[in-house]
Amino acid sequence: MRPALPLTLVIANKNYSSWSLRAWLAMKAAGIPFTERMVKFESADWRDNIAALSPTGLVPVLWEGEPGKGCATFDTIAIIERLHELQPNAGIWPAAAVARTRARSLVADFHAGCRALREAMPMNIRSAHPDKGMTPAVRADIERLTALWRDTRAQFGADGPFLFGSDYSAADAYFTPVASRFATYGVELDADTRAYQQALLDTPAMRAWTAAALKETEFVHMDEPYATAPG
Ligand SMILES: N[C@@H](CCC(=O)N[C@@H](CS)C(=O)NCC(=O)O)C(=O)O
Repeated sequence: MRPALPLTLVIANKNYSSWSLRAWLAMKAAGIPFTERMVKFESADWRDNIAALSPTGLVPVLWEGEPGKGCATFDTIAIIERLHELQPNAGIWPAAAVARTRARSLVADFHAGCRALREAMPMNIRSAHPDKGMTPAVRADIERLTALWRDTRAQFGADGPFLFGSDYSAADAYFTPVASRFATYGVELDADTRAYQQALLDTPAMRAWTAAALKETEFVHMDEPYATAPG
């Protein structure tokens, strides 16, 4: 089933907005057409328009129909589930039920957790802070998460580079910002996790997002705990 109404995804800066990236990648990987509406953090556009474009004041938001007037889905998990409803055969989730329930579990677990990692290592695609962010709590988050990835890949991923093998799913979209953080903060990884990280960063969609992120020049204070604003 094709979406009945045109889709718009409201996102923020590509360098910084990890939640935007998740929804954007899920749509690109599934081949779902949409218009992108970027509202940059700390901008006049954000101050003037975010209330109309986002019921929560956060991004991403998926609009069906006119942004601000149509049907809004907010929060990445709800967006992914809505996309799956709209296009159940687009490969948003793995086709096999056991793999699908694992994918949903991984996504929900990350969405509710990994707080130390998310707070100490904000996504910042263009930057390198190899000596920053690591604490015992961050290390524990990374060990727990990468153990889940290894276990999932061992059980479900033998035929390809992603969590569920050759078919990229929303779970891979979900962890691509983590792969990017590992690069930014120089996190040392075991060989299997390094290979998975590289596969996530090398998808055509992630390359396109990264190229756009690298052109951005805004310095967003809330996402830059380890740098000072350029003079
Ligand atoms: N649980 C939400 C989190 C969304 C979120 O925190 N988005 C950030 C950008 S990555 C945001 O909009 N921040 C703006 C702000 O905090 O004012 C989701 O899954 O979509």
